[in-house]
Parts: sequence; C-alpha cells; structure tokens
Amino acid sequence: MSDATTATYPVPAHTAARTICDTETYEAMYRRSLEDPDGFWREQIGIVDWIKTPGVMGNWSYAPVDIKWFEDGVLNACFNCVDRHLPARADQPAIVWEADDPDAASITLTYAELHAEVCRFANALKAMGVAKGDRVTIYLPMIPEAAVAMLACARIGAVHSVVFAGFSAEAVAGRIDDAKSDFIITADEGRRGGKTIPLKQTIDDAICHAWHEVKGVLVVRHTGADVPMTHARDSWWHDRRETVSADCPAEPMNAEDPLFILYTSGSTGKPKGVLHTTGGYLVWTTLTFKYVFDWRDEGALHWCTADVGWVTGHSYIVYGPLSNGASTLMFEGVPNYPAVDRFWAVIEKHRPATFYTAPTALRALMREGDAPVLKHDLSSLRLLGTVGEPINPEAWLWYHRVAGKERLPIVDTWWQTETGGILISPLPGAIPTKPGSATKPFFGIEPALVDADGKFIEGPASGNLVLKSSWPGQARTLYGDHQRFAETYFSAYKGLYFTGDGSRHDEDGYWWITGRVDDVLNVSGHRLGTAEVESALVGHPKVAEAAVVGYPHDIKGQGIYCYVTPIAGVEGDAALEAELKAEVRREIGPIATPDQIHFTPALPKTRSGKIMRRILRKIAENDFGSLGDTTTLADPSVVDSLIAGRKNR
Ligand code: 6R9
Repeated sequence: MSDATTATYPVPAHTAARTICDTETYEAMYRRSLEDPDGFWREQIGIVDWIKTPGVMGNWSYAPVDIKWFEDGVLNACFNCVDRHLPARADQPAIVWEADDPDAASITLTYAELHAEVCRFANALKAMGVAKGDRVTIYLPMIPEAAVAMLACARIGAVHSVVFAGFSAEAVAGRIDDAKSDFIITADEGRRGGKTIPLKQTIDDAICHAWHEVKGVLVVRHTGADVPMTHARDSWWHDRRETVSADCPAEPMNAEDPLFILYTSGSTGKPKGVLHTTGGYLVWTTLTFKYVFDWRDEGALHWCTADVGWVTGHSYIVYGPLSNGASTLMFEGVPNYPAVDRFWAVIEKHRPATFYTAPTALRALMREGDAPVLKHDLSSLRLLGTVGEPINPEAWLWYHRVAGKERLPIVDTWWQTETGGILISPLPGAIPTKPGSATKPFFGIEPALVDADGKFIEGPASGNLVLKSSWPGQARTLYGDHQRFAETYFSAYKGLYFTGDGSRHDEDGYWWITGRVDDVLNVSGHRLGTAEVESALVGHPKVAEAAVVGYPHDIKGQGIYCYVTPIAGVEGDAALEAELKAEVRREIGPIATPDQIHFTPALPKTRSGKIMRRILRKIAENDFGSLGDTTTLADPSVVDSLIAGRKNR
C-alpha cells in the first residue's frame, strides 16, 4: 500500500541537520538501555543536578510490586527547574502566559522572577503551616501561579495534588478526602472561552462535602471577583506575598520521596491517586522532553496546550521544559475563542519552536478548513506533537500539511498518567513516521503484546500492550492503596505492567496504539471511568440501573453513551434526560456530560446477572452484525429492542 495514510515519512532534512539524536544514535542508545540498564542510567542521571548522586539505579520488582529508582540519591525538583538555570538564564523567560482574552496583556516571568515568586509562595505555604510530606490540593486555572504553586510545594517537600479546575465540588471533595489534604490553593475565579468559572465557590462547597477537615485555603486573586473568605481558614496570596521573603531554601529530598499525587480514572471504582516520586520522575521528564522535542540548549519557547490539571501539563508544561531551561507557554483559553484561529494566532504572537496538542483539538480545527491556519505566520515552529489518544491518519495528514507545511516532524507520543512521561514516540531526528503510529519505544522501554491468556504474541500482530521492565518515571503506588496498585496493573499478567491499551505491532517494529481495552473512556483526550458515570447516574432517585460505554465520536474520539433503566412507573423522557445530564455534571464535571442517553426497560444480562457490556458497546457503535453469542442472555429479546431503539436515535 502506498497511499498517503500508509506511507512512511522520512526525517525532514532540516531536522536531520540539527538533531541531537540521529537514527544510529537512537539505535545504539536504545540497545544499550536494555542490555546494560545500570550503565545506561549511570550515564544519563547527570541530566539533573543531585545533592547526592545515587549509587543505585533501578531496584524494582513486579512480583511483588516494589519499584525504586536512584533510591540513595538526594535532590530537589524545584531547584532543578529553577535555581540551576539562574547563572545562565536569569533574564530568559521561564513562563510566558497568554490570557483567555486576546486583548489582555500577556505576562512573562523570567527565571529570576520565577525564582523569587516560587520562594515567596513556598514561604507563604510554610507560614500557613504546610510541612514536608503534607498533601496540598491545587485547584487553579491556567495562570502562572499554577506552576508557581506546584514548584513551591516541590521546593519545601510538600506533595501536590492538582485537581483539574473543571471538576465539580463533589469530585474535588473525594480527592481531598483520599489524599487527606489539609491545605488547598485556589483562585477567586477562572476564565475560559470568555466565561468565568467560580473556583473559590466550588472549593467552599467541596470543603462542606469533604469528611477531611481542611485547615488552610490560599486564594489567588485572578478576576478580582468578590468571594467570601472564611476567617482563620482562608487567606489571599497577594496579602501573604507582602509579608514573606523572596528567599527560601530548597529542601533536600530523597529520590523516592513523593513529588505529587494525580488522580486519574480507572475501570472500576473511584479515581486513583497515582503517586510519583522525585528522582525517577524528574530524570524521566527531563530526558524525554530533551529527546522527543529535540531540545538543544537553546532557550526557545515550548507550547503544550494541555491543562496543568492533567499529567501532560505536569510533565510537559512544568517539569520537563523547566528542568531543561526552556521557556514554557501557558495558555488560559481554548482553541475556538474568540475565534477558531486562536491557536494559530497565539503561535504567530509568541513564536514557539514546538507545539504539542491533542488529536481532539486538531479534529475540531480541521473541520474549520485551512484558511484560519493559513492566515497566520507559523514560521517559528520546527516540530509538532500530539498526545492523549490515537490520532486518526486524516487528522495527522492535515496537521502535517497545513500546520507543518509538509516540512515539520510530528511526534505522536503515547504515554499515561501512570508512566510519568512519554514511552513510545518518534525521536524526530531518528525515526521516520507513519501517520497514526506512535512508532518506537524510548530508551529503557520494552513493550510487548500478550493475548487474553497472557501469552506473548511475537511478530506483526495485535494484542494487549504490556511493558516488561520498569523505567524511572513509572508510578510507584496508588496513594494509600498499594494493594489496588498491584491488582490494577500487575495482576492480569504476572511479572508485567499492563497498560490497559491494545496495540498493533507492524512488520517494521512500529507500535500502533488502538485505544483502551478496559472500561476506561477517552473523551477528548480525557480519561473517564464508565463506573464513575454509572455511579453518578444511579445516584439519581429516578434511575434503577445504568450502563455506560464509549462510541466513536467525530471530534471527541469517544462519546459517552448511557443506557438507563428508570425505576418502575417513571417515563424516560426529555425532562429526565436533561436532569440526568445535569446530575453527571454536578457529580463529576462538564467533561463527563453524557452525549447519548438511551432509556431502556432492561439491560442485556447473563443468567448470573452480569451486564453484557460487549453487546452494549456494539449497539452503541451501530454495529449490529457482530453481536456474538447472545444465547447466554437471560432474555435475548432485550437485544432486539435495544437495536430498534438505537436505530431510532
Ligand atoms: C498522557 C495521557 C492515558 C491513555 C492511554 C491511551 C491514551 C495517550 C496516546 C494514547 C494513542 C497516543 N493515549 N496518548 N493513545 N496514542 N499518542 O494522555 O495520559 O490521561 O493518563 O491517558 O490515553 O489510551 O492509556 P492519561
């Protein structure tokens, strides 16, 4: 096959000319990283500054699960992201901020300014009583203070738990309780797409919902809205800022001391508090940023459009770029406000060298045609990237042609909250690309495919994606629940890390991630557990039962399809549909709003009462021809009525 979607795109000439890693170097380094991991990592760890250089590299086991890297090393992540750049980069921008409102002034913090600001913030946290090891919940919009707050926590050894500022009070409360977080950092309000978002109000509600008692709330003034402050508990950052020094020592941390917790959805139960530690995470994000974005010591601007509430924002807005001494762009807004050319207008204005976004955004922008892109000067760009979900070849080709002018490399980076940083991705100067493939593993990564019984599948094939060995950036546990960590990732296939993703491995050794094989949805690049949405639906008094599955959605990648059985005597009508959508938004947040609510008097169940999700998925996908064996159903006629209901939608 040789049409555009199956073609191989060589390393562009100008990338080859400047790259820090060509094909031979990649192959040699990759081979060495597997053959002699100890030697390899001993050579690489100098990418970060250590207070005490570790003597031990990887020390890990998947059965029982016990993962450690660099365990006798001592360092501070904030020092690495800020202080160590002061001699050479004090006046270079560290953070460039673009507001939601295109007419509002941008803000630049140089490394020297970032240092002073982070020190002040750290001192303010200390004055509130925050100590090493304390969990601090951060619920902030995309403003420079979000990065400052994270780095301030890291500086004093507090463990940040950033919660995406689109999550509801209930969702925040659950995360405060799980982390037993005594302190919260928030803002009066956020701004997105011309709307304001009531953050302080949500935090007040969350504190009411939470069991755990919150001792202190630090509030950043952003929009200037008048928000109620609770005496003795709440204080303003700008007030505290006046009273603290701009000097704060960076706490020496053991490499295995926790750096942060980040909640993410799983296939069952409540969101999981993925825990990352200091040394391994920092080495991994620093190294992957450098190689995947082909970063020379050039002080250029990097733009990752993610929100700091997701792992992509942690690793490739804050830690990876800053640890490398890059300038990082933080954008408060959305791709289509005030118009659909906003991303491209921001590129023309701030002139980033690298641009990293999600396929869902590209699909939405692609629909608007080429003109909004073509009217802007994108000549600063030397590399494009994607993350968060599989990219369909059409979107890849559009990105390549219209944003990349057929001359920029595209890095399709596969990774997860649990992996800390990128695991499978092209290195732009080393690996020819194929549209839709994340291509080859990064140094130290050993992907493999297994079948349902856990047998390795060799050669070109499809299967469940596992990783055979550990890497420094791997999550160490789920906060407070190591048992669940072991069960979720290491029990399906003994001795292997199970990613939850399916993948194809082609004849050239390229990896093509096909998406989740478990009950996790990927909606606009955001992870959501079907169980979470179901639990919100059945929380409604008029709902007897609910089952939620994903289905293909043009823009979002996956949409949320809900089968709902109302209680006896209740009609599944438009009013109930609206109530249920509102209920899910209230429980989780707007990102979980159902796309389809399909009322049904019954769900397909086995005789033992198990809901047959496989059938529900096929029906939601409008794929009625391959429902498989339905004879084990307690009442096979349910399927016909569901199909009829689907066809009528
Ligand atoms: C970084 C991030 C992880 C899940 C992952 C997979 C999907 C991410 C992808 C991709 C195909 C890519 N995913 N990147 N699928 N190609 N380049 O997104 O973390 O929010 O934890 O989601 O996202 O299904 O398992 P997270």
